[in-house]
Amino acid sequence: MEPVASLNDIANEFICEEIEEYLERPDEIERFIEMFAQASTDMQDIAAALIDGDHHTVDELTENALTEGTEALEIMDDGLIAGMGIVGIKFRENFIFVPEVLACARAMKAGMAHIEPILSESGIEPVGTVIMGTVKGDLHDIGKNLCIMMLRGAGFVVHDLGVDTSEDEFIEAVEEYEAPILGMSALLTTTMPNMGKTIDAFIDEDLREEVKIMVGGAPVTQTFADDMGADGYGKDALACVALAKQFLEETDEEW
Ligand code: B12
Repeated sequence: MEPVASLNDIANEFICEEIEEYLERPDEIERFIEMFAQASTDMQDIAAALIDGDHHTVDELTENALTEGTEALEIMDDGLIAGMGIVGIKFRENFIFVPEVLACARAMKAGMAHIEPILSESGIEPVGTVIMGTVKGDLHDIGKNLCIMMLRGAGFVVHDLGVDTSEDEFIEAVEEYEAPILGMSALLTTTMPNMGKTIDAFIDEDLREEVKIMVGGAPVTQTFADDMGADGYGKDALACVALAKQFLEETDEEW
């Protein structure tokens, strides 16, 4: 059996204190200790600055890590997303509120600004067009933006409709760009049903057969995606790219 990591395996003291002070569920404590114990000290430092809402430090540390040769994907997973995981729990448990989370989101974006050109740079011929947007009523865009970076890096042309996207806006974009793939993101249980409503709107317009629809976002599950009639669900940005590629193959076969 693999030895279980402990707080002693995490070099960054701020992270250790955050875990001790704010995490209560045993499964979450174990998951975050494992996650940070296997991350390099540089990644722990990026995560700590993000949790602290310090965008200047995230900006500087991300730039340094890239200069020193750290992979953009490692920074995204072990630094930025790992740090945001702690922020999410503190927010859920009411230890912090919207203003603090906004500061953390700003710090996340400061880091993403450095990794974006790298992840989006594909150097290959465009392979297909994807429309991406966060559904109506929902302003969360960090995860959607990570998916877009990765899709672009895989050679997709992505039209980003931003946040709070209505059913009509999705339909107009798919028609305008003749896009065979649509991706929708939702982070709120209250806005998740708008994914289903958008799918229904495509059916009403007789356009459902024209487009493959994928969905994602923290509260979305495979079951929810199946129930509302999506063609696929992806749990993260890598899964988003894998789905888009799978859709392209399926579309080619249909032709
Ligand atoms: C940052 C954040 C905010 C920021 C958003 C900033 C921004 N520009 O995005 C701000 C402060 C604005 C905010 C506001 C609110 N938030 Co908020 N927020 C978060 C937080 C902490 C992190 C979200 C995030 O960025 N995660 C990191 C990214 C990388 O992960 P991700 O989005 O899940 O994306 C990944 C995957 O899901 C997937 N993916 C995402 N989209 C797609 C799409 C496709 C097609 C595919 C295949 C994959 C995919 O790939 C991504 C990369 O790996 C979450 C906590 C959490 N656990 O998610 C709460 C959370 C989502 N928020 C929550 C709430 C309640 C709110 C507010 C209602 C608070 C309020 N009282 O005002 C408002 C709502 C505003 C609105 N109308 O949208 C709740 C939702 C609870 C619920 N059951 O619905 C959460 C879960 C926090 C909590 N536990 O209470 N929030």
